[in-house]
Amino acid sequence: MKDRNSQKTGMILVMVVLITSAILAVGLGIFSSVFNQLRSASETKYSFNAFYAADHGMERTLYLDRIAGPLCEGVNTGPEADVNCYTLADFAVGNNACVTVRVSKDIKCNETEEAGWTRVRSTGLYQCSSGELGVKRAFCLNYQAAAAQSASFQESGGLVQGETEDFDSNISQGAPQHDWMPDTFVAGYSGSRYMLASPENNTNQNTGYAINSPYLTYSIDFSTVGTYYVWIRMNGPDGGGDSLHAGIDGVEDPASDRIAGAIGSWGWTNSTMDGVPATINIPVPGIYDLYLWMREDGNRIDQWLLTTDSGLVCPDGINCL
Ligand SMILES: [Ca+2]
Ligand SMILES: [Ca+2]
Ligand SMILES: [Ca+2]
Repeated sequence: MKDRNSQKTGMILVMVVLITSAILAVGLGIFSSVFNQLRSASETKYSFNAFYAADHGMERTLYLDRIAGPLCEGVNTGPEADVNCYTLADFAVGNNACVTVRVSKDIKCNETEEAGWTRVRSTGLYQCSSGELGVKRAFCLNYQAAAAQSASFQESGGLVQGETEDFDSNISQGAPQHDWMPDTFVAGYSGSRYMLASPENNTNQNTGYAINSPYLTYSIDFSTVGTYYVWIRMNGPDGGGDSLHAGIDGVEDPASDRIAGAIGSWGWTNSTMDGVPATINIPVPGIYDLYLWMREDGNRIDQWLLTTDSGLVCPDGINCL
């Protein structure tokens, strides 16, 4: 009986030890999992700080190169370009993060050499104090120097003119959609053709034309500032097709909208339906886009002319001047 009791007690002890081991194992498992998560959270923080440092170095370098700079001008261009022509070494960002930036010209991030390209490599480190574990994160960015902007037309002495068919862009818009179509059906135009607002379905876009009317654009380099009188050579088929709007850089302008002109023959006009001459303003020298929007469909426009001369009156001929 005693033997059976001690055997039973032994079994209970074994079971207690097993259960305790199981609880301990679960406890260790939980601890291990929490520890890993804590470590992971800490690494995420390290990673974030390293990325932040790399981003900071990149922003600073872009400012130095593209606004304050350029960096490396006259230095290290050509076949030997894969050398860092500018280095920002261990620049401290704060919060125990630091960054190293290397700039090379005429090379891209994929190591191909190509003239005009800049490569910026920014490596962030957190933490940067010696004796501590650190995490590095890096960005590589390449960009090309913007080509010098050029205009299709050059203003000189307060005058610039062009054929409507020599546009830089021709954009269709509206519901129903309208287009400026090249056309040669009606004789008497200058250049190679005129532009026709089509189709003809009695549309009159009096307002909201910037987003609802087809338009043509002409880039013009202005050196003379001030008020310009807008002249258009046109030939409307009827009273429902003898008007258009003009403006600068896509902006609706009450001073140059609702330009109305000749019906049944080619003629120059500077008149608006508001009873004043159509004008635009060029505040500082530079390149601007002249916009010509459809107002009434069916209209035919042949040439445009901008002049600072308020006394100029274009005669009824092909050429104003
Ligand atoms: Ca009309
Ligand atoms: Ca019409
Ligand atoms: Ca023309």
